[in-house]
Amino acid sequence: VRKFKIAGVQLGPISKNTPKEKTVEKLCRLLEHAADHQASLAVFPELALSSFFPRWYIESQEEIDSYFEIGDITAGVVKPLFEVSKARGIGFSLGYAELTDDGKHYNTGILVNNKGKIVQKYRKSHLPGFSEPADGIAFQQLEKRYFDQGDIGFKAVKTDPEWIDATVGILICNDRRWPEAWRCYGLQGMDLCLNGYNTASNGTSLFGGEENKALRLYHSDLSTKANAYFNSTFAVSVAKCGLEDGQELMAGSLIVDPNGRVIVQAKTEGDEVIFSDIDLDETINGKTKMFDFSRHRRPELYSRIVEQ
Ligand code: CDT
Repeated sequence: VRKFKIAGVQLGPISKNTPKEKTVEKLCRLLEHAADHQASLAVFPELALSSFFPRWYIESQEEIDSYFEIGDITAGVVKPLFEVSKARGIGFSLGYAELTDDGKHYNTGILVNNKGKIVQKYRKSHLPGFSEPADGIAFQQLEKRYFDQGDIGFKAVKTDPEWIDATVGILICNDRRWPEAWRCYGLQGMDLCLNGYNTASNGTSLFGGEENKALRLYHSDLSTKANAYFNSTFAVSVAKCGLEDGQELMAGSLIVDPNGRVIVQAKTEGDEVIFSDIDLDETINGKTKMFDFSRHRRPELYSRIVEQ
């Protein structure tokens, strides 16, 4: 199946006081809604089960770990989401905090097929922010403190063609700003890139310089649009957004075509499902012409980008 409907599930804020069960209930409702609209795949944001906790300096490891899923994610509190997937025949991608049996903490994304089965896992490679809290800022960005570096790299997955016949790459939030990550997937023939983000609306750099919401939205859109074009792929990029525990996260979830054009973009700053009918064969033109990598790339000249 090359033509299908895809859903981008933008989430409004999730307070730190919201029990995970409640959040999973909401995600199930939104997945049902996507299934009601005949979507084959629904894309949820980064860290979709909780508040964006890296904004706080948390000393208690027990408290930090409470944000993480331990062990088999299909069996715990998130199980109902897998059940909806199976019952309704809809796949989904989900971002969550993963704590492995050997004590590693990852910012993780999974792709689940239309039978409720995990078919791909990705762990965030570009962890933004700092490992130590900074003085004088209202909200931290401590992903480098709470997460281990993703150890999987950029491995595209070919999905079951009877569900969707796609070559999928998963990126998580800050990864979308790194062309190298997209290109690693592009080189494997990616025709569908899935990304979720938690991005603060306003930022004051520790070193001076302000970024307002409009500029931040522009950069986010630009990253998705440009890299979709450069790799001739569809891309879905979805936000967790709104005023979350006092910090404003930007919205702007969108679905982009392989020409880098926005097909649809969220209008609100809360829960909102955006839909698009896509035809993955629209990626063929770019892949066989302008971005036919086998004919036009010059990898022998690119060694600098993989030097330390
Ligand atoms: N979650 C995440 O990766 N957010 C980053 C913020 C970077 S600001 C230091 C992003 O790239 O959107």
